[in-house]
Amino acid sequence: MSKLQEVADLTERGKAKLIGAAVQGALDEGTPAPEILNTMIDAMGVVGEKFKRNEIFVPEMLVAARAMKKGVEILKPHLAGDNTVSAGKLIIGTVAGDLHDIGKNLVAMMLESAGFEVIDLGVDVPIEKFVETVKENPDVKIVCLSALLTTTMPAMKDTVAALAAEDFRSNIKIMVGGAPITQEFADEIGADAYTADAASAAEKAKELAA
Ligand code: B1M
Repeated sequence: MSKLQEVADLTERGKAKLIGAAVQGALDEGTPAPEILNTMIDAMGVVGEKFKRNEIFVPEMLVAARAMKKGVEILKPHLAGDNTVSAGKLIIGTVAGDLHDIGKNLVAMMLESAGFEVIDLGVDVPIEKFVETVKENPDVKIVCLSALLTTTMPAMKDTVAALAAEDFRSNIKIMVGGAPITQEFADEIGADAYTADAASAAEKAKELAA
């Protein structure tokens, strides 16, 4: 089994203690860091499919998530870009009711790598917390919202509406993303931008902050 296949296998099986060495091994073999990251993202897709087919359950999803987080820790320095020039400040969080944070953390990491100062509010973030944090940080340029569940898409819509109702709306941009989110949904709820993955989120943020 190649090191890359091992990374996929260990992610799927949630082997957090072993994955670091496999990721390091793949890097040592010369596999580019983004390819290793995509392998782990695909493995999480496999985990999701198995969950949907009732072949695995929430605890297995959870250990897979832990393994992926460990793997990303090893990859992080290899994915980071030039962040010597500040691109501005932004806020990121997973919307209320939603506990998924791997995608949000990847987006935050890519934004940091692109030079942004990132205020990460975590998961299950109440609407008021986003509003309050913008008020406390008047130099914030962008608010980034992540949602992974169809059931938390309404919370994303309500968060955008609450931010839009504030006087600061014209000074900030709102970016949204996450597996169930589409450009159509982003347009419908009045977000300024939608991107499908972490790398394009960082590119779009640079455009919006320019
Ligand atoms: Co959950 N879960 N989960 N889960 N989980 C999904 C999302 C699901 C699709 C699985 C499935 O059924 N196939 C399904 C949602 C179905 C739906 O809504 N239609 C689901 C479900 C049902 C649930 C529970 C309800 C299960 C239950 O309790 N019965 C429950 C809900 C808990 C809650 O949030 N209230 C639940 C719980 C969990 C765990 C806690 C066990 C765990 C999360 C742990 C954690 O995040 N710390 C978990 C996991 C791991 C998953 C899957 C398997 C993997 C998610 C993931 O991390 N993917 C997932 C299946 C899947 O995605 N195929 C699933 C890898 C990650 C890199 O991708 O987050 O999509 P993703 O991020 C991408 C893009 O979406 C994008 O960039 C990233 C890639 O570059 N992106 C943005 C994300 N945010 C962005 C923001 C942007 C731009 C891009 O701009 C601001």
